[in-house]
Amino acid sequence: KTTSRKSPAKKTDNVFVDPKEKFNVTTAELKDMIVKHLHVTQGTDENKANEKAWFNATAAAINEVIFERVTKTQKTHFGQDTRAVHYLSLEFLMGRLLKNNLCNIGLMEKASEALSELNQDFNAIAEEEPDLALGNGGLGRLAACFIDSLATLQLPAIGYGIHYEHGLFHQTFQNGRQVERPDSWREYGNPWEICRPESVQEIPVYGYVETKYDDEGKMVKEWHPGRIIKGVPWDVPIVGYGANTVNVLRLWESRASDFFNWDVFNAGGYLDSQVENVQAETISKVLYPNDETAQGKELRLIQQYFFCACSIKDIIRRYKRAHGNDWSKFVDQVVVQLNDTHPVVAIPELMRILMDRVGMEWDQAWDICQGVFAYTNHTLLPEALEKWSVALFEKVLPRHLEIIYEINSRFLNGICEQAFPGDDAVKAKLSIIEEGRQKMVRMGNLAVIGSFKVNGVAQIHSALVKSDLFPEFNQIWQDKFTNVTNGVTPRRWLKSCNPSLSALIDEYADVDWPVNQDKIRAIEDLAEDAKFQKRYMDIKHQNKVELAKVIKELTDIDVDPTALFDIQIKRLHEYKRQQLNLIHIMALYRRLLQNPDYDMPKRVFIFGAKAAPGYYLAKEIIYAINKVADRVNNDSRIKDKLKVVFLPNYRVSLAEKMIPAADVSEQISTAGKEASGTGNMKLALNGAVTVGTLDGANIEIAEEAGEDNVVIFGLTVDGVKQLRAEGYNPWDYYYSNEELKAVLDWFDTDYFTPGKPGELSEVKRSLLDNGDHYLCLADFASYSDAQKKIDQLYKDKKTWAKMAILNTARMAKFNSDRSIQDYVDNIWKLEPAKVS
Ligand code: B1H
Repeated sequence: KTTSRKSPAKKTDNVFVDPKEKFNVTTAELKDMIVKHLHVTQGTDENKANEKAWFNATAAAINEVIFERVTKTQKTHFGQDTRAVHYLSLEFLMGRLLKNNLCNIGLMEKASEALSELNQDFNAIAEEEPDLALGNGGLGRLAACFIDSLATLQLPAIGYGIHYEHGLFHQTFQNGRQVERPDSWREYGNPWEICRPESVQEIPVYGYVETKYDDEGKMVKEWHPGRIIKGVPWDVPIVGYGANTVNVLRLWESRASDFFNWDVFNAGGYLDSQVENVQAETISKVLYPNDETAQGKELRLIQQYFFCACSIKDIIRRYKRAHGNDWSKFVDQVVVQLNDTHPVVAIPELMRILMDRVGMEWDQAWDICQGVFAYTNHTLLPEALEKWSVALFEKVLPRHLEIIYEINSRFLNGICEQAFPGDDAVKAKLSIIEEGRQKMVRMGNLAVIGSFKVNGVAQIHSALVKSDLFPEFNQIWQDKFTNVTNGVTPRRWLKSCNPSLSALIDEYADVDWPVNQDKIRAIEDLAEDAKFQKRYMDIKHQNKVELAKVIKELTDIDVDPTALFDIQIKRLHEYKRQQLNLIHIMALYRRLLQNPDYDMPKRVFIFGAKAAPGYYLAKEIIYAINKVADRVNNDSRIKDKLKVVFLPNYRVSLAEKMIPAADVSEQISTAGKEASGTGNMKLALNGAVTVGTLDGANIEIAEEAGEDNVVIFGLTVDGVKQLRAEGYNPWDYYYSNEELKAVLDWFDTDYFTPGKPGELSEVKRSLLDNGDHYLCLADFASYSDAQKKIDQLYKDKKTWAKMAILNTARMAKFNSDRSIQDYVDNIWKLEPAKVS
């Protein structure tokens, strides 16, 4: 067998510069910079400063390096007149930036040294930073990984989103129930952003449309808005690994437009105008916390329009700076990626600007739109597919509704009629307008019709987008539909969150593995090497010791780091099936009560999940898990063989502590429901073994890791379809599986809620009377077998270590750099631009 020890300090390609060698800042200089900022930006000194001040001073010090690169990057892009991608997303779940930025500029060790020489604890200071929680879950975190990769690959790119005052709510548990508190990430300022008053935009909303005729008798439309909102941009620098390119994330904050309020003001209505201000500022006030359910609220539509209109104006402003009024190059210079349907109103907005402002004819404007927009679909769940009532659209965006009607009628009478002549049923299905008691605008159909590419986020999901969601559109435009499997940045999700494992990898893989993840394959050959296994598993153990401390701090529960750590972290949703995990835990508990010698390794089941505040059943499931946890954790009869922990306020920074400590990764969605998943990738990369269904990216993870290194169970997509076609009846499973019946009946007792029988019955009801929509009972037996297999594998320490190592070694496909390169090659057609 060949040894995989890396060749000495090899630089594998001329592009890569180890970030450590990039900035010649010494530890002493960094110390001086931090102290200087303590004095000049924080107005304090080494003796008085608290940790918050130290954090701000450290951030300000490294911003000296970062902000300069922002300017250089922008100059380069402008100078070379580069084509750029504009990533429009209502969510960017950035998490903390201090360690990530230090990692990417290569100053992590020096900053840590500098602070310790200043008698400060670097980790404690990093803990002071609030998460930038401007997103709900996977969709928002994907956007954050993507902009990291875009900068790392030195691609001209800008992220556009909303500068929410309150990000995703803060979660606590009171007596086991979820309680939401506002998140105020910016309460004491944010060192990572720069306000750009020179790029303020004014955005119209409400009002009416006047139809006029110009001198030549041509019909022209004039929108008389009811209100004007001001959009103020805040730029967050996005540092690529190696800090060659530093792109920006531009977040729009809404304010009242002084201009518009002038009349009210002059009429003596100072207070009235202040009321208007409050309304305008409400737009960017709060992130909607409903992952995967469209709410249909007026404020949400205004949020969507507000940030799209600001962004489109910003894109046009930049374009005009280079090209004036020559629109012929627009589609060569601009591509706009729509992150789900949330920003799709950008399509009619660009049409409106090109026609009503620039004066283009329909066909020319439509050609431009179709050359610019591409749309990513992230879900097939019907409740997530956005529809807006026509009446609401007309009230908020009357001109856009007209344009949408025109897009629709041209599509239905043109392309659609050609493809399906006289087929009214297909037309009704493909129409942007859904007829019915309440007419609705279907944003998905608008997205498909208005974009030149539509992609799903994992192979199976993209196949289902074509076959089940948009089959007729796929017949019309075969080349429009494509796949880009999601990925995650190995900088945050390995190098920075798991420094010990990264240091081990450094010994065997070339230094550029963070940008060339394939290099981690070098450890494949060591998967059976006893010494390497020991080092790898010692690191895992140490990470578990660290997580055990966090668990103790947050929940006061003691867990044994030698136990198997089984982790399910994701939003709480019925389709993700935390309730399946729960009933299996109850089954284990019951087995242990019946037989104290029941053969299983000690296991700690760890959850992290927020439920949408209005999602009743999701909150009941949280309550049930917490109540079962109380009972199990305090039952001396089972001798700590089983523990259940629900960590409150799951978020990016908590994920960074949980993922490196996971032995088992729970990826147990009903097949066909999880579009991709990205937590599955992060956990596998950090050496957790997946227990999963053949859903989303799990399928590709199994392919890459090798099927011996994951444990797959449950119905497949076809199996699910077949079972539903036959008529699924959960009672069949209830009556035929004695253990399952006993566990479900337990919910009706007061065993977990002493004195209060029935408190957990909603969970049982959802699984029986309400039809078990997500087939938990159908998959229970297979899931339980999969977990038995995990128990056996975990007992065999050598096999387990090998599986974990191979997972780390083989996850290169799930690097977001690869995803971005796929977008570049198949959709965006971008060139990297070297910033000198
Ligand atoms: C995903 C959403 C989503 N899919 C609506 N859809 C939202 C839909 O606020 N809303 O209205 C918010 C979020 N999020 C997730 O995207 C998928 O479930 C994951 O499987 C996928 O990995 C992730 C990124 O593609």
